[in-house]
Amino acid sequence: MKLVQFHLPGAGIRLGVLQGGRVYDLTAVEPVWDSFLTLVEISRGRADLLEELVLEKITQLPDAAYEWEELDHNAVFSKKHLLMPIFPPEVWGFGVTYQRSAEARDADVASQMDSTASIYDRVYHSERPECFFKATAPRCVGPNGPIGIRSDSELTATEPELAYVLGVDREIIGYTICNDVSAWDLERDNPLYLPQSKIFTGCCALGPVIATPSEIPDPYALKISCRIIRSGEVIYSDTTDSGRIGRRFEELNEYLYRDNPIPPGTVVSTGTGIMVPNEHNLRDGDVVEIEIEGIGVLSNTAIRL
Ligand code: DO4
Ligand code: MG
Repeated sequence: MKLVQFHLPGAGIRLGVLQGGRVYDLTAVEPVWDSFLTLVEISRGRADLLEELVLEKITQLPDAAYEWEELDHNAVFSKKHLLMPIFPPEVWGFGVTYQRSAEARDADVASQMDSTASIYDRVYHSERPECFFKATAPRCVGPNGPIGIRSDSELTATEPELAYVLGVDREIIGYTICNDVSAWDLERDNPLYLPQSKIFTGCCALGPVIATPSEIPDPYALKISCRIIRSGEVIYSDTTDSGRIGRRFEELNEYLYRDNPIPPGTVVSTGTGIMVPNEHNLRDGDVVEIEIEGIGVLSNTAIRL
């Protein structure tokens, strides 16, 4: 099951279910289901209950259904359009979960600062993963929304990542795509600048849907691809596989929840397995497309802040 949120002029935020290329308006059947987060609360954060509740409603779905193409375009208030699939109370990120990420980052640091040459390698191999606070809903954007390039960064990159949504008791209630947009030059200048490298306006794109676990039988066997399009031309593309991740999600959750109150609906981004070369840093107007099997394509345009 794939769930979305969308804007309906005159009605506001709607929760929808995507079936056969059409989005059915669940809020029209059940007005209290006004967002994905409300559905998480109603289903007490349980994926099976959430699916059961939606399936029940599907039988009563009204004719209020829209073609995907009608919704999948830039946000214009007077037109219906996709919103981020959840307004997460918090977004957390994990880092250096793929060997390629560790190697590329170490090589960069080694060329600048010999004394800290192995910090990323140490993170990749150590028991404790790197876990960082990433965003809140107002810093996130949805499908087709603007991702930010900080005004003080010359090297901001896209990090295409598989993300999961937490219910309660560490349960994963769905999967989505996250673009962990990051100002790499700030992080390289000094790892202590990580919060500034990671958290700013439009630093996190989410969507286009939340795919429930029944849609994703094996989250460690998903093709992840990324394209950067500049002036209508694909200037960069690469792929990886979620199976290359060096850690299990249970392990990430074990550290995330340790002495830390994680609210239901929190989104956890699992780290990038694609390291975009420095020469393909984001420029104003670049379009970034990230595709993950079973979830869809998340497309966003970069803007300089
Ligand atoms: O160490 C810095 C951030 C790492 C990260 O975001 C990633 O590997 O995806
Ligand atoms: Mg990342």
